[in-house]
Amino acid sequence: MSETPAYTPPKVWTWDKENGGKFANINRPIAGATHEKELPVGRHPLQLYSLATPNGQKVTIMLEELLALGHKGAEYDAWLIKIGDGEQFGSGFVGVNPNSKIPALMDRSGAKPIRVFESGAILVYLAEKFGAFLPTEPAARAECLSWLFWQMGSAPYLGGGFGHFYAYAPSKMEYPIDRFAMEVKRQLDVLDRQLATNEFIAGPDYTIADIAILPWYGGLVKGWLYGDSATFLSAQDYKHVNRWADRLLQRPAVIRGRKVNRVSGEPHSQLHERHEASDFETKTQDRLAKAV
Ligand SMILES: N[C@@H](CCC(=O)N[C@@H](CS)C(=O)NCC(=O)O)C(=O)O
Repeated sequence: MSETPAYTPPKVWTWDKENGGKFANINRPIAGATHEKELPVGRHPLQLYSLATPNGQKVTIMLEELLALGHKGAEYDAWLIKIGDGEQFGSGFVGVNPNSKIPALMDRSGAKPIRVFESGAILVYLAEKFGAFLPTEPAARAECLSWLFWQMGSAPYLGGGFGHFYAYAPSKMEYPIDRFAMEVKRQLDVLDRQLATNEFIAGPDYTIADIAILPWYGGLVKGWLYGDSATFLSAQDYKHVNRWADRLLQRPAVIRGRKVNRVSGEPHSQLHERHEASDFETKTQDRLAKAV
């Protein structure tokens, strides 16, 4: 194993310098707002403040799936939160999510607005509100929620652990890359074994467990996350995960949901904000460029 520069932690850690890496400009050891900024509010019952990271995509895919089922109450305005510019630290956003992370949802359909933060909580909230994608039979519900919480607990090892050290850390260090690559490969194997005997993650039905896991582990095996990590992790070997991801990625609601609040990639795949269903036809970046 290669040597990394020696570091002796001081007795008490202090925040006296940027720690480097891609997100050094927004990382800070204190919570709360850095500036006053109200959030915009559109005309639909649901107001989403987000960005098309894997955590953000979970919610937009869910909303598009609900709309595809005919739930008109799932109409939503999706506002873009540029986390690289620190917009998650504005006072309005912190009011919806005190943890300053996208996605954050305001349900304004009732007498009093309801805030929901944490992507897993948002999926459960929407599934219960509309009675969809979360089984009610106890055993099936337990299986679905188990996989949903598996995703919420596992993805930080993939993103914050493997992804950070493989793609974002200021220098490549063998120890953390090795440690987190091993864990992520184990997680992929967990999924692959489950999908070897199940059509969807939690059994025969498509649920919020699939919606939560697809943008992370589906994105990983499709080569969309962290540079060349799919090659590095031999992602093609996880055949059942690949089969499941390929199938889900053909769903029209998944295709639409992945475009919302996206600010990178092909212009036709970027719908910076979504306020109407027709925006997919008229407001993606390729359409806006043609209209100028
Ligand atoms: N556990 C949270 C994680 C959310 C999260 O990490 N969001 C990231 C983008 S994927 C974020 O907003 N980062 C901004 C920051 O850390 O300041 C969830 O699932 O909603």
